Amino acid sequence: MAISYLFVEVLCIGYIILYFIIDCIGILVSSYNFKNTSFSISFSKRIISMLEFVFLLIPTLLIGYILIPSIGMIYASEFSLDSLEYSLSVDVIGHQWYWSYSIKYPISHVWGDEGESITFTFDSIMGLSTNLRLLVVDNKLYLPTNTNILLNITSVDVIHSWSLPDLGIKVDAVPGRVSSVSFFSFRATTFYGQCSELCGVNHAFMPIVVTTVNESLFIIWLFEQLF
Ligand SMILES: [Cu+2]
Repeated sequence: MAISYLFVEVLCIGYIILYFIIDCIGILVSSYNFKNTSFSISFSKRIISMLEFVFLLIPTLLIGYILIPSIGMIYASEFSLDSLEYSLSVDVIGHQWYWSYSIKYPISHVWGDEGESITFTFDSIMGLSTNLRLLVVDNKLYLPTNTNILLNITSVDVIHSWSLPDLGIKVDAVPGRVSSVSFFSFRATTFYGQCSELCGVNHAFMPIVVTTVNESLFIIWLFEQLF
């Protein structure tokens, strides 16, 4: 919510600046005398230096005004990653040229055994489709809706990028490093994405497909894969 407010605020500031600049250009053009190529408005040296100071001061104040909440937002998003309770974690691993997923699901959600979890690992390779070109995979990643999910993203060879534009997720998969991002979906739908880091000759052929379903359907799907 706070990030949307910040976005709207920065957008409004941008529009005001744009309006101001267009206004200034309009005044200058209308005051220009094309016959003797000179401006009809003239300022004294004192006014010019005062204007220069004001035009330096206003952008500096504006940048400061945008910078402080933006930095706060970056810290808040990092801390919220630690403070959330995750019901499920998924390791996302980039390969040349496919993704593999490892779902770690706490067994306590099904049987009530505390502390134990089941892990299901599978590869997701591009499939063929005529209507969704380069966006179809053989094994989709199913995830439950209304659940806090932790995605741990890494790679085993070169740098890839796991990107789902609909959810605003785009995280680099860097070999030897684990980048985490939280995932939460209210609605049951399918999200499409692609590797967004040039990773070699088949870079264009490693799509990402995530389908969100309600938790009971997710459990059924998971158990079908396991047994
Ligand atoms: Cu890639």
